[in-house]
Amino acid sequence: MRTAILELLKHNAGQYISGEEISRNLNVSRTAVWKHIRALKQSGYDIEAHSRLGYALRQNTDRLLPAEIRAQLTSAVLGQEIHYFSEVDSTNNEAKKLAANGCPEGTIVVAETQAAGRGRLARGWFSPFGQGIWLSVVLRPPFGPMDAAKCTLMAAIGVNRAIGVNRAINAVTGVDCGIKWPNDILWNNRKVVGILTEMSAEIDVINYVVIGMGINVSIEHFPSELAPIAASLSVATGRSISRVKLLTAILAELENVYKLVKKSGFAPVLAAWRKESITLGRQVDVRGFDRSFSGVAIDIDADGALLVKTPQGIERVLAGDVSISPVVFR
Ligand code: BT5
Repeated sequence: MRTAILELLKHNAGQYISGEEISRNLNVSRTAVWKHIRALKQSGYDIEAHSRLGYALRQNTDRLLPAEIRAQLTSAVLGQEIHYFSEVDSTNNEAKKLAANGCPEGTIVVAETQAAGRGRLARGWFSPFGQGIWLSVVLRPPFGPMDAAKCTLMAAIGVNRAIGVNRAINAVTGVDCGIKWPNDILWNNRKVVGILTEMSAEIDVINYVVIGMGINVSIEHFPSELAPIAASLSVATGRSISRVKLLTAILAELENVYKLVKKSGFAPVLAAWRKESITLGRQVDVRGFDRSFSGVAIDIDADGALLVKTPQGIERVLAGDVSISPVVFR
């Protein structure tokens, strides 16, 4: 009913429509109409109420409200169940709870802000209100735990392609993002997206995977420690970007890549990743969890591990941080 009322208001955008007309149209009491309008206002819609004229939707919201997402959703599985929070500790934590309680594959959790957004290894993730997409997706993949790390690469492709949707529109500004192994999308060597994949598994079967994605959409001011290393898409493009449009594009692209993985395994995804990566062929500094070294990133292997050529031989990196040395022009 709430969605139907919202649709009516949108249809009459800016114009008043009386409570009586809404109640007649939708066959619902005027008190119920009033209650739904109040709930819509609480969830962020700018609705004006006039005692004589009725209700008018002043401005469409830029919140990531489920009704807004559903209206643009093209994916068949991802985003069919949406959990929306104005504020939450971490969308990944919420998604893990839902997954443990048996929510369907494709369930998503989105929030306007996270009080305790997380990166890998308990690092923090800066998630200011309304200026990014703080999103987690629950998957129940048919493959084993050994393959889970490749979900990060899969998600990076999905997000990078979706950013490309906006990039195509903004071709003039030429925002050129690339994937940095294993979980970042960079613009101008600054991080615009971070991905955190977590899973619950038995020895040989995955219960669920939660892919958390943090996409900086319109952040203009980062805390000083992030300012030199982070950026946001609207600053990169010089234009405002619809978060709902980008979010639904991410779900659609991620669903496509995931379908491909389920049909043909990871090989095509790894091939696509090689093309869209900005890591391969570059001089990198690797900070593994137990050692650090430098070399040239030459490839990823079938497990998604990064292969780095060093004077001592080829190192295989399954997890860690990589920084790419600036290109030196001679
Ligand atoms: C990541 O970790 O890049 C994974 C970030 C995943 C965030 C999403 S948001 C939705 C979901 N819910 C969560 O709680 N998390 C996921 P890592 O590679 O460890 O990078 C973390 C580092 O990135 C931090 O230590 C900072 O240096 C930097 N950082 C923090 N916030 C940032 C931001 N908004 N933009 C760019 N860099 C940031």
